[in-house]
Amino acid sequence: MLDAKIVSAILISVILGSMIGFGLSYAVFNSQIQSLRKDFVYTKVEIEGILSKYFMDILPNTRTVFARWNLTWLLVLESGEWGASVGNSTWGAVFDYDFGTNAIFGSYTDLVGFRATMTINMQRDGPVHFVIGSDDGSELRVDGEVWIDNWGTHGYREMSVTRNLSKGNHTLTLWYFDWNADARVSFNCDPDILVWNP
Ligand SMILES: [Ca+2]
Ligand SMILES: [Ca+2]
Repeated sequence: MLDAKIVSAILISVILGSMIGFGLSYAVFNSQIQSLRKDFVYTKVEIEGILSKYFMDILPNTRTVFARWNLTWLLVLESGEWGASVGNSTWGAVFDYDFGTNAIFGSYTDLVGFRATMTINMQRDGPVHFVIGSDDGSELRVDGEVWIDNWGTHGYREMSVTRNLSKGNHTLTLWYFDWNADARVSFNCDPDILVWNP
């Protein structure tokens, strides 16, 4: 029969041994968790790097371009020539502004106009349709060549053209002026040439 003190000593030893063992196990486990976390963070950074490289280098450029007009506003002299520049603005590709007898730009109601340019992108070789309307005069050029001559002093009048254009970028130039009284200006075309992914 074992002495009670010996039994107590054995039990205490076992309990202490278990606690030490558990403590050591926990310490090892905890250090593994820490290293796992470091591995996880490292892996996450690596994955982000790989993904961003994939999106930047491998996928095609998904930036979308919307064609817009860049306008330079000019005074119109009584002689019929362009006068001083009075400002700039940007318009959406398709528009129909009916000013009536109100101000057209700034406080100018008459004898004012603009020279505007816009880049378009033909997705295909083939015909393209343009319509311009104006009170008073307007003129549309494609790559410097006059495609619609709606110039002169007159009430609102629309003119259109359909011609072949090659695939790729082209520059449109639109001139417009109001001589007096009512003023209105519009532009329209096939929509597929106004939005593209370069
Ligand atoms: Ca006017
Ligand atoms: Ca007019």
